[in-house]
Amino acid sequence: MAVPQRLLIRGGRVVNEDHSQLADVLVEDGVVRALGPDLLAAGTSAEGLRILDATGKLVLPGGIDTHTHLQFPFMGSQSVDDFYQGTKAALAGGTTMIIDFAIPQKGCSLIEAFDTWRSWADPKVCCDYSLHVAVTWWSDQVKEEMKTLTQNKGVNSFKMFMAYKDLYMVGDLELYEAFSQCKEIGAIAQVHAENGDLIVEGAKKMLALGITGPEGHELCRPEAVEAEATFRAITIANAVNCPLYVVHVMSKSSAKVIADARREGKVVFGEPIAASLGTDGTHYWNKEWHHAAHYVMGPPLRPDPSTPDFLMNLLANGDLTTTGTDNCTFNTCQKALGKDDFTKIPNGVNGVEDRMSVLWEKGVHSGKMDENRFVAVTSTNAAKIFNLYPKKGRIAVGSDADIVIWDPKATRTISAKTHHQAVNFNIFEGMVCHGVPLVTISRGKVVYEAGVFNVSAGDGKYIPRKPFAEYVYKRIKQRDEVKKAKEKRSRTLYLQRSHMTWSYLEAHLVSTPKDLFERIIAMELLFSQK
Ligand code: DUC
Ligand code: ZN
Ligand code: ZN
Repeated sequence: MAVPQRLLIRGGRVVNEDHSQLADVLVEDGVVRALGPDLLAAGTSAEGLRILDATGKLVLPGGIDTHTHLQFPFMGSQSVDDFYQGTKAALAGGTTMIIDFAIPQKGCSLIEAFDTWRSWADPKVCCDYSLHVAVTWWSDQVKEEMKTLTQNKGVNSFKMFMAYKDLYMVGDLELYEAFSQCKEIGAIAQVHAENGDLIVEGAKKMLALGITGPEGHELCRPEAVEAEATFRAITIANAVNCPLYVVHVMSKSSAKVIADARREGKVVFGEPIAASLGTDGTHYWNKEWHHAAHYVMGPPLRPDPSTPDFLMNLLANGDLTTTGTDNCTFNTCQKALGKDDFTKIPNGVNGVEDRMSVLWEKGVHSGKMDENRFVAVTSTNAAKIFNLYPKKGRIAVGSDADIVIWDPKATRTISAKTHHQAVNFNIFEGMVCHGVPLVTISRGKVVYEAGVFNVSAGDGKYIPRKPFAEYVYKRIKQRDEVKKAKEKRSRTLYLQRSHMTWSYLEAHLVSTPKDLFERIIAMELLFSQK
């Protein structure tokens, strides 16, 4: 029997979200077995050991992309990066886990959608993956299926669309119901926050004015449309004490709403994406139609060029928490479905391969965040929120060996000509990024090294996630406890008070209504001073 390969990552600087240390990492059977200085000298057996030299390099937890749409059938097309090519590209960029979305049509079963997505992903994935599930309509069946998915299928996050009217959009009452159920079953509610009605009306106006190009896409859904929906979702979630996760934060306005809510103590998390952190919506005015169309996504990138910096600052200081990509790629010929009408351009951009480098360049190299915060926002926070931690999101004894050897000094230039994605365009074209993944290790296997893959379709695994993630639910549960105790106290006080009132009135038989009135006022005063 072949001895499974053992790896020793030697001499690197191991970076976790809370600290960095010079240490060797021993990997056996897909997990981190030991961590410490000079493990060979400390007695580690050299049998079957492959040594990877990480001197002068960083050793990071593999990235977790919280938001992808691989081979997604959408807007009359299907995204071209499938679960094979998309996850392979992810590995090349230093991402070792993705979370995609199973999205049922209105009226259809959530469980069937989940099973369909698994049947697409399982035979193709090259890295580990999990699935959020979308709630696109409401009924008792949906409510029950959410519970089944959580209890039996490892789903602890459900996404509701506030846009894509008549396709996926749900209204406030449905949000209320879905959030309440998330809370009941210990899931986190996610929202695509845009006001779908305003978008439809705005689009009609643009087309009536003769604006049919990609710029119309942003013009019909300005920042306020995103910020209003974000505020509404937070208000509804707070009303039922349900934790909320706002996907693809694209605007300064929406980010400010989230930051304010967090300052008010609300349990809400914001996820900017590689696109909103790395580029902007000025591209919608590019003279080349195909260039502009490749930036069309929902919500749109914002034309205010200070947006990426602003979002990165909030990500650095803790107002925003995780990063995804919304990777949903369409080739130029697919984008051309909307040649004469921007509402028909399939929405979506790339990012799954480049997120880590873009984040390093714009976040760490720029000086906005340190290497530890980088790990937090590219991996650890996602692992905590979606209850994968510390199996994922950390390099520690017992954790999955999803590891990247990262060269912070090397640079690479992003280009569609050299990327590993299927799509024929890259929204970060020409960006020079410090921060290059040299080696990617997935579950203890070297899957990408010096530009060469060693991975097969189906090597990745579906990762089930348990409900009631502590990172999210500790505060929620405690608030419920405190609220229950408070309600019980006020009810007891109320009952005591009415009992005392009646005893008092009986003991002092009143003669006139005026007399009664005065006595009651006196009692009110008496109680209010207690
Ligand atoms: N936005 C996109 O741009 N594509 C997929 C779905 C979404 O919400
Ligand atoms: Zn969305
Ligand atoms: Zn999305």
